[in-house]
This record gives sequence, structure tokens and C-alpha cells, in this order.
Amino acid sequence: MNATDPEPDPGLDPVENVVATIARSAAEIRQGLVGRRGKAGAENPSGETQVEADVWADELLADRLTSIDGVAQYASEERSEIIDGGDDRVSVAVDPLDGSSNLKSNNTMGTVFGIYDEPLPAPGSALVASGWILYGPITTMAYARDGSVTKYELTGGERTVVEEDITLPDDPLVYGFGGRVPHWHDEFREFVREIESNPEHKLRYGGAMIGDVNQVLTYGGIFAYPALEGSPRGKLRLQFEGNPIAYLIEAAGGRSSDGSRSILEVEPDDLHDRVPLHVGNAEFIDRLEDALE
Ligand code: FDP
Repeated sequence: MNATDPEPDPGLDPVENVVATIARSAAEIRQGLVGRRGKAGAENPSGETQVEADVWADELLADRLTSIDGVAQYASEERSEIIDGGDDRVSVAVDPLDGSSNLKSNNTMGTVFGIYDEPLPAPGSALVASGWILYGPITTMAYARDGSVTKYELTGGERTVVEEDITLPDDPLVYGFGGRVPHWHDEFREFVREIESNPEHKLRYGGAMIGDVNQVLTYGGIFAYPALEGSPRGKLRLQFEGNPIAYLIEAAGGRSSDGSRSILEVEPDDLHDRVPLHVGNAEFIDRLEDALE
């Protein structure tokens, strides 16, 4: 595709309408970060301080996505309640600005989305598509549907395919692990030492999940935000981050795990549940699960 994404069309598949709307909004979100780097004076439902851009991007996406025919629900990491539009076909869960603490230092951030065919909160097995926008030196989108991953470059309202049927490279290169090292469990620390001991492997950690996961998609490797001492479910949210990332990485031939099973098998109890997240090449996730057993 190399065209301006159309306005939502009631005759079109709602999934494609959602993706086109998010892609079309990316340039505006990027532009809107300017002047919105300050604190919003509020916390999100997970107790984290919001920046103005978090709140603004959430409102922009909520307005646009709930006006699409076929979208039953909109939920976001930045609001407590689901916006319910009736018993339509799909539910959209969004992290409007993943890694927004990187705004202060002007480093990479992203927008993450998952499209479910069940009411939220839903397990990852109910996802029909997912993806992320990366606000790097250029704006890109990675999108998974029907077991296939496509990467696009976004300029203004235009979406240009860069690569189709993407799979993780066979020889994993990069690793990045979140959370304070003193809070890692011993088994996880041991696993990290083993990964680091291979001179072929390189540390890539930027403090925004989506930037770090995009490195794994590009070079192969592993990203994790593990269970921590005092935070048994780590930090990242299942509906808005864990599931969409796991769906895309699995569609690219990789694996995801909460420590013992695919993230997509985790049943949610609450919309804002957290989950220990480990994604990457299957050989790394297999070794991780053995180490945590
Ligand atoms: P942020 O709080 O800046 O939005 O999910 C949120 C997230 O960033 C991830 O993108 C990132 O991997 C993680 O939190 C980093 O958190 P800590 O710096 O608190 O470890």
C-alpha cells in the first residue's frame, strides 16, 4: 500500500478501519507531542504519573476509534473504564503512548494496539490483529493479522509497505531486560548472565518497551520485563501491552511467555492486570522457561 489511508468506511472490515485510523493519526500524534511533555497532574489506573501527551493521545484515539462502525469497545491504559458502544464486532485496547517517560529526554516511544473479537478484558487468544507505531527518527508501523506481519513507513496520511511476511532473524542478536536489577529473581538473573556471556549478543535497552521490542523484531533476540521481588506480575499490562506484543511476535515466528506459558493463554481478571512479559526467538524463550521452572 502506498496511498492515503481512507476515512472510516462503514462498508469496510472494522479491523482494517481501526488500523487505517491509527496509522492516519500517527503523524498528528507525533506532531502533538510538541508542547505536551509536562506532567498532566494525574495518575493512570496503574498509579503512574501521566504526562499531558498521554491524556491527549488517549482522547484523540478514543474519539476516532469509537466513531468507527463495528467497534464495540475502546479501552486504554490511560483510563479506568471501558467506553462501550454497544454489541458490535470488535473491541480495541490501546496504549496511546508507550514509553512516555522517554518524552522528557526525547527518546523513542510508540502507540500499541490490540483488536479483540470479544468484550474486554479478553485473553490474547481473542485477538484478531495487533500492532504498534514507533515514533523513531521516522514513523513506522508493525502490523500482524492472520499469522502474518507487515512493516510500513508512515508519512503524513500515507502508509508504504517496507517488508511483508516478516519473521524474526534466525541468529538472535539483541537483549533488553526491564526492572531494577536488584529486584530480579535469582533464576532470572542467572538466565541473563548466560545470555550476556555469549560474545555475539548485544545489550539494547532504551526504556520504552516498544522501541526495545522493535529491536528484537529487527535483529532477533529477547526482550523481557520480568516478575520482580515485590511485583510478581512485573510492570506491563496484559490487555494493552502484553497481548498485542505477544500476538505480533508469535505471528513473526517467535515465542512469548509469562514464565511458563504463552502470554496469549493468560486469562485476565481485570482490565488493568499486569503480566510478566518475555518475548523473542523461540530458542531464548525455551531457555528462559527452563531457567524459571
Ligand atoms: P513508561 O512507563 O515510560 O510508559 O509500560 C510502560 C513503560 O514505559 C514501558 O514502555 C517500559 O518498558 C517500562 O515502562 C519502563 O519502566 P521503568 O523505567 O519503570 O522500569
